[in-house]
Amino acid sequence: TSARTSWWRQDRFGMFIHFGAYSQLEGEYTRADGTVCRDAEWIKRNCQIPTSEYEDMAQGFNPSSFDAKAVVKAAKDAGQRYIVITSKHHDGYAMWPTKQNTWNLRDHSSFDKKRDILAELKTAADRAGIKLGFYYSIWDWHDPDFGDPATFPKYRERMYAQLKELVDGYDPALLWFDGEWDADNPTNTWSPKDGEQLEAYLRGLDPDLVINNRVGKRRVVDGDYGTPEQEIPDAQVDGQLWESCMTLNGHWGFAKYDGNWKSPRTLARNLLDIAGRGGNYLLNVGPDKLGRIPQPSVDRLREIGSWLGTSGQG
Ligand code: FUL
Repeated sequence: TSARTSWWRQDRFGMFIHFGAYSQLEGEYTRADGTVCRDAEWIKRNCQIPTSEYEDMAQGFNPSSFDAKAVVKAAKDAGQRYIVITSKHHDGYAMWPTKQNTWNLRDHSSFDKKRDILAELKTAADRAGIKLGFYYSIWDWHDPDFGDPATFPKYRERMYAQLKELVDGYDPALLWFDGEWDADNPTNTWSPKDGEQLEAYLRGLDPDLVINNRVGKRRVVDGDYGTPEQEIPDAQVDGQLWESCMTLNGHWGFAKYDGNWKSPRTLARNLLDIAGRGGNYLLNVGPDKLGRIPQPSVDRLREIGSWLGTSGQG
């Protein structure tokens, strides 16, 4: 265990935020024939929304009620010590004004052009003493150069450039990669070597960055920690640090039809269980299309906090 991860090992409990262009649909896509297809952050692919239609939809995205202070407060009230927000999910849509393309919240939305939610979150988190990290999907459904090994190097260059923008512009404490896998993803040729190179590049930009294992192929040597998803593993593997990420209901992104909320008792038990086994808990919220954390999520976070006795501190 290195000095780099010491804050992360101490913090134990974080807030995951899945927020992106897909949030505009709030989990439901109505096809031309009137039938409805439901999903959340995977809606473009799983409901086979044509790219042009998805782009038109994103043009209307206007999360004007996103309130970084309220988000940070919700995390603090729960006793969460760090926040990881999707900077770019599989749909490729960047939540900051990237210069690598126009498929982003600044250039392709109805949102206030002066606002930058990642910058707002960084400021609010810093003020509250909360660490901020970014989720970043390697898999990209939108970039035309992703799917073809011949053009992949061009995509990779843009990806490196985007990550440099994030590290230089927002000084994140952590990067949470995803979309490195091959299953159900024949166009993804991400290799162990690609992961090693990317990790070395990032360490060169900022040696203090904590990085998850999905930067590579989830080997024990990839990144700083393992990422079990929606489960609590029995124990550590080979001394590897780990963090369980989990949804509060059944989806990561906002899904208006999903009322399957975990009880505060279950959530508190999960947290204690995970901490007892030496892991971290990254508990997810999915803001709605206006950028508001759903009230059932806020309520549950507050209850966990009062169970822990941390609510209202600091
Ligand atoms: C998965 C993704 O495919 C999900 O959409 C979500 O982001 C989860 C945390 O990781 O691999």
